[in-house]
Amino acid sequence: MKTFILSVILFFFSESLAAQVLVGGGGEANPDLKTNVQALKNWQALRFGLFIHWGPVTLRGTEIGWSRGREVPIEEYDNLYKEFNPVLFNAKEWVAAAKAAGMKYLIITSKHHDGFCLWDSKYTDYDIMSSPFKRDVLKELAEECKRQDILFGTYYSILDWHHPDYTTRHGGDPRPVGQSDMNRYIVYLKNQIRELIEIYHTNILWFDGEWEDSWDHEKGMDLYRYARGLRDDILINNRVDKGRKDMQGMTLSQKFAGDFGTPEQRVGAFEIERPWESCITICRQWAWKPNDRMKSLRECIQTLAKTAGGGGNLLLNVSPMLDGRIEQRQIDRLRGMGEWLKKNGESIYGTQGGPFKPTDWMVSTRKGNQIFIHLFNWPGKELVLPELSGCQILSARLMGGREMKIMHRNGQIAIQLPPDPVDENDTVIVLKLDKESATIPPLNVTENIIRDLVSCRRRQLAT
Ligand code: FHN
Repeated sequence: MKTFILSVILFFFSESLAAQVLVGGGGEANPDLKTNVQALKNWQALRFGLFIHWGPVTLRGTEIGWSRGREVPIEEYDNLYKEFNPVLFNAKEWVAAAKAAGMKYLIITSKHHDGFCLWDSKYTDYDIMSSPFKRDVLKELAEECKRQDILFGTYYSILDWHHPDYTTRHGGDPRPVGQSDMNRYIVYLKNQIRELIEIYHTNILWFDGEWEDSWDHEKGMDLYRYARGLRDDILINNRVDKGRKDMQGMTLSQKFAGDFGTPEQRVGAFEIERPWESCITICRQWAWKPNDRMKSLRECIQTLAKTAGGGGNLLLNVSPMLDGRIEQRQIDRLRGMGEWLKKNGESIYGTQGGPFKPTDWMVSTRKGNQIFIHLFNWPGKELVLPELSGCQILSARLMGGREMKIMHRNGQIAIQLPPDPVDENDTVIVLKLDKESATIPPLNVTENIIRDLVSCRRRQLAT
């Protein structure tokens, strides 16, 4: 039954989405290689994923990659793997934590900027099998994701400050680059991408580290074509190429390769024609840091609602510890999000953003003939919204609750609210329409209301 419901959601979502999506693909060198739209729609309908940044650097509690040659001397950093033995790592527990959060996909740093590989790679010994742990983390995680019906994806850093052939050094690395050879490095990189696709069956290639001069537009488009040649329905983010507009994350133009935009540490701007996913940390650091500040449940729930309301996915990052466990407080925070999603998931999964554009106190999502209003602050006795031209609001009810009275006045609708919110973090109101919601053009809420209130006042004064 669950599969049937999901397929119905995907059908309605795909029909509404098909008309809107400006698809990406392989960039100007690959004009005929477009994003696999079915894979994209399926992924967009999932809306919420778990990001995991993990590696031997957890032994020092500093930032993965970036602390190499800074807080941790290079020689020390590059030998941490010899101590790395996360005996409490349990893929079943990690994936169960994602499911309890209501997450539908999982992306782990298979190789970050420090070059260390969390899988048994044939192309390097700088990997998990050379550590005392000697277990293939990616294999165990990929298999558990399959068992628990969580889509498995892999982060892979194009830049590699450890690999001798990569031609940009970092952190005061004294090694000369004269003997380094990017062509040799690209063979290594492609061999590893093939492993991730053919052996670990990754569904998403989440590239990163495209910004250094060692990488360029041609290399990016070539890598996109190579990966799609190995698996047509794989999704590849826009950091495979050089087209990402800073941390806003969207792709500058379709001349650049990539299937979706990647705003970072922020909710992406309202955008329902081009696919995007915000990657945001649950704490402050990407990798585990002792006593790092963690986001409140309110902030986490509202971040999820705001990304969906903007038309995007949320990839929320957790940072497992050196012993292989995810901190209990992070597990608890994820579970709190899952409890909210159990009651309100219909307003997130399979939805599109809008039609009411986000404000600081509300966002809206839509699916089929329903619009979901997410209220972060309680507007008082009534919720006033602009009338929707060309369609009628048949009813308004609290998610899982009672219907509320709707009044129509001065081109607005006023929904009579209960005195208090159902959920302090995000109370969802469900509007039922007399037509499909997908065709309603996005509209602003506040400006309309202020303009109408002003014009209404002028009419009152004129009488
Ligand atoms: O440098 C990385 C950082 O460590 C982290 O992996 C983020 C996640 O998207 N990406 C880069 C910073 O933009």
